[in-house]
Amino acid sequence: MLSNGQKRVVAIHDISCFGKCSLTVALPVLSAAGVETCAIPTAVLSTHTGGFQGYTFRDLTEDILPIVQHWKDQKITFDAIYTGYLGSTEQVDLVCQAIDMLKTENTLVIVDPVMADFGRLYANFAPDFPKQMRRLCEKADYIVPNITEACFLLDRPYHDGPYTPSEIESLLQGLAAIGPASPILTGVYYDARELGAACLEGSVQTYLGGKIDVIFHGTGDVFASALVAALMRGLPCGKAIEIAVEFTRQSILKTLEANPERRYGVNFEAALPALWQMLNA
Ligand code: PXL
Repeated sequence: MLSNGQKRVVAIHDISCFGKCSLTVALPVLSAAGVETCAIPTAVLSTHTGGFQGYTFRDLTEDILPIVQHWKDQKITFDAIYTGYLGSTEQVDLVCQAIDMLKTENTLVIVDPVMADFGRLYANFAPDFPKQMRRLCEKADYIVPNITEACFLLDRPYHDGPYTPSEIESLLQGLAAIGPASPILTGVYYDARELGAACLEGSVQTYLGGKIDVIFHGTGDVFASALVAALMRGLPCGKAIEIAVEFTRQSILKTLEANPERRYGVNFEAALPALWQMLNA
């Protein structure tokens, strides 16, 4: 923590230059919450890979450890390490090393195992990628998979929702057994009316908001970034999840006010004042 009480996070994700996900979401959301946010860009893409053809992809794998080493030399420390989309198994290995190098006893590690949705791995990922991502999850304090990612991490079959409370509990128990991390499962819904996220606090706790039946790209990053922001602002995990669910919902509602294109991401910018209010209530 800085002497003025400000928390400092490092976000380790790609930067998709267009399409509102990964670093172009993490940086503004965390900054708007008052959290200093440093970045290790793992790759530069012209757009994200979900719904665009012909995107550029500049791999920055070789830069990851030199950036970390320079920070170590400068004695720069972090209150949290927040990882998201990683482009290869090699990057997973290097990010595991980066965590070992940067983590102190006061550093919270949040891993969003970005790799899949709606039962399918994203483009570019080999079938064994979930096994590699599982190794990174073992290093985390919190993991934030959606239901598809949870199924891939646990090598279980996926089906579309709605889900039963016992299915959600079984997934959460399976995720909790991966390592020390507390799992936060997103995309949870028990009926057509509400959707949100669930965690284990003794028993399963579910935080739901009104379900909006439109799917936009990047909402996982919007959720996880707001969650990290709320945790850094010192809120308990349940409250942080509640805020992240509501911020994601508000972002989608703001998007629907215009003429939205699914792959262009959500208007989270318009929901930032609401995030600030929720964080300071
Ligand atoms: O929002 C997750 C994400 C991040 N980065 C890239 C992606 C995706 C999802 O498709 O393609 C490059």
